[in-house]
Amino acid sequence: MLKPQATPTRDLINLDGTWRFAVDTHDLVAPWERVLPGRLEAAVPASYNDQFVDPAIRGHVGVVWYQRTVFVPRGWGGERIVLRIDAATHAGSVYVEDRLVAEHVGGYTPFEADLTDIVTPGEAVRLTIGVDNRLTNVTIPPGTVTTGPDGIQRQSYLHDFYNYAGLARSVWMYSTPRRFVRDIAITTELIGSSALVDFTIDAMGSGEVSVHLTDEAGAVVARADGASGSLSVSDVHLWQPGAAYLYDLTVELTDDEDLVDSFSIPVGVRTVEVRGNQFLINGQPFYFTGFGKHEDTAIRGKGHDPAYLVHDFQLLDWIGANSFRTSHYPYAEEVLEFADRHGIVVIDETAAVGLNLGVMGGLTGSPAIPTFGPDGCNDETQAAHAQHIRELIARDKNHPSVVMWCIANEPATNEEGAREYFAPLIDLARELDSTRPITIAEVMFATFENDRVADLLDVISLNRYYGWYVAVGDLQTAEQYLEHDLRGWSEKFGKPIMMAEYGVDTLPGAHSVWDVPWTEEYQRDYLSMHHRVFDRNPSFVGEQVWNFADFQTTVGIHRVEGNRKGIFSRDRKPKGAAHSLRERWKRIGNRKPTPPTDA
Ligand code: BDP
Repeated sequence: MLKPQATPTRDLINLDGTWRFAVDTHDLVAPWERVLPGRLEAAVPASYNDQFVDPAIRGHVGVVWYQRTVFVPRGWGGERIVLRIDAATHAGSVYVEDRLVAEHVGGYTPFEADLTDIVTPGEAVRLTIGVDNRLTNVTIPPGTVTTGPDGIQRQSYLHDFYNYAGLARSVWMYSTPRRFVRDIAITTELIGSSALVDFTIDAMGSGEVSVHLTDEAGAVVARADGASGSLSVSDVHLWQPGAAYLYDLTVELTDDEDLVDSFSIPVGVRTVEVRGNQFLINGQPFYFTGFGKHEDTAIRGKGHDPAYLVHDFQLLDWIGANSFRTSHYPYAEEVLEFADRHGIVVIDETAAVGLNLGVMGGLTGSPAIPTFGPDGCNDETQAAHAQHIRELIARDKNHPSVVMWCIANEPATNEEGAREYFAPLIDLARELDSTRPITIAEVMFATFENDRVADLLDVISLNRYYGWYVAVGDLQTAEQYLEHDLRGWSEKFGKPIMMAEYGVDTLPGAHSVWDVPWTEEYQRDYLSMHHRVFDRNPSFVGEQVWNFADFQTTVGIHRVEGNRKGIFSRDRKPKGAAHSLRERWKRIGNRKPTPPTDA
């Protein structure tokens, strides 16, 4: 799915700002048919929750309504007119005047409504969007809604971040010609110092398709006619981690030499491959350093914010990180575009977090019912999960920064039914994209002995908390557990393994000379213990600390104003460990710290 853009043949209007806002109530019947009652307004893009002081709004379970008036530009007569919602978390229904024009389930991928036959250029329309934050056992991510004796709905979920909801990304209206370029798919191959840029164009309506590739200086380096084919680029400039280089591919649809539609996307030429126990980018072993992140800031919740985007990437650069994982959902496309332009490597994750009835925010209990079964994650959940994978890959397939798909975070891969649930999903992801490796971030209870899916993965990503949820305050014991665990995985599977999560809650300003949890020293020493162990393991290909920054969660006895495992505070101030990480990551760059031994 193409991200809308203004081109010589297309116009684009951004609909961000403050929208009328109302919480759904029983007496609110068909709210799209009139101006929303009350005087509430909510900012878009932003989660609505923390914008309001009323706990009934912040914690509302169910639908909320956004509404605004939109003028359809009068110059759009004869054009195709499309409304695009970058994200409605977790489900959206869109009305233009009294008419339902789109519905979408899945909180972190875009959807569109074709308004061509519904609106009139030059006229204003009332646009109303309902957004539902309810999670059930058949949504991704899963959750549970219960209705209390007071008649109020309450919601619980198995993921350790606040269920921010609403319109956290932009809303757009755009025009295209009636005959238009619907999709572009690019893959790249390297042959010596030359590259093949393979393209497939999905064009709607008659006309001739042609493509050309320009370099960063604007010079055309290759051209071709037809809806699919290969462009050959000699002396290619590679897209490299830390050294991005982007060509531009322009697709033109013409009719007898008249330009009908035109669309351009950036193209990074790079290869990704798993060979033995190595992860190769452009044929070179790559070692991931960085973080699992969240889209999370004060007031905005998960709202995309360009200033935080710039600042977070500045901090990644400052600390010497070369990568991050989009834990635990697809991030705003602007984030991936930024990563493309700045050479940051991304592991792109679906919203499948919490498919594990035995875990709660890192704490465990025995699942009352099996995770994979009729009342847990069932066929319907799996179908929803498949749809999330389709939409993620459809949206992000052309980003050079994305080097791996993460199908799920901490599912119960140790439980019965996991293989039956995951094997078809892994097959699907491979079918949709044969160029990128696939991983799952493996929960602590999935061990190299009891895990049921790891052999299906290309890279084994581990989330481990030795020294926190296990052996807290005892880094010596933690080190032994960790060593044994990593060794077990690498010896059994012979695949690359990486740490997708390791970290400890840390309160800035807490200090100790001993191994005392929550102190800044403990975070530092916990990390260096891990690094010693990582560097001894020949199959180890990367370390992503949990988390880049502190983030909001539901309330709980083990959470103090949210999860405090950030290396930066929620307002992005470095904790002590940031400096030691910086020293290590600047030193090692993109390469594994010590040469593999035969340990
Ligand atoms: C892991 C989860 C992550 C949590 C983390 C923690 O993948 O989302 O925030 O633990 O407990 O289980 O800090």
